[in-house]
Amino acid sequence: MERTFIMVKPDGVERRLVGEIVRRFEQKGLRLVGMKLLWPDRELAENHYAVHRERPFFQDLVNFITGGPVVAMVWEGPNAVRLTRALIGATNPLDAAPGTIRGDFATEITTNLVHGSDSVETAEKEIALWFRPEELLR
Ligand code: YYY
Ligand code: MG
Repeated sequence: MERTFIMVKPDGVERRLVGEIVRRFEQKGLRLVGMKLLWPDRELAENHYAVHRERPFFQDLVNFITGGPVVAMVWEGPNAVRLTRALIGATNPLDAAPGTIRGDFATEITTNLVHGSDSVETAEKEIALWFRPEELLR
């Protein structure tokens, strides 16, 4: 059993796509073990995207993520990291297959609606960054 960190980004909340995105993970058979609505501050956003600190898009990305409320979630299931990445689709919505969340609802790489951890190791770090242990189901 594996856990992964998933976030509906500010564009997804703004566009009323939270229900649609949650539905897709539920429908796949994953189990929701933590969920909260919050408006991330700069420190949290910079920590979350720390691996991208030197990339040219970093400031735009942090500005975007701190621009409104997000829905932070932890989902559990067999191979949860790879499964959720497959449901989310490629980073650039231009490359995201129809049927994926980004493929169906997004057009721009910055406003690509949803974040999903890219490995089990990253997932552990991101879950610890966004949630206290007591906020998650056992
Ligand atoms: O994990 P994922 O979200 O699919 O992509 P990452 O390579 O980790 O990049 C994080 C985030 O940064 C991406 O969702 C959009 C943004 N971004 C960008 O604005 N421009 C790029 N060339 C690459 C990524
Ligand atoms: Mg990533």
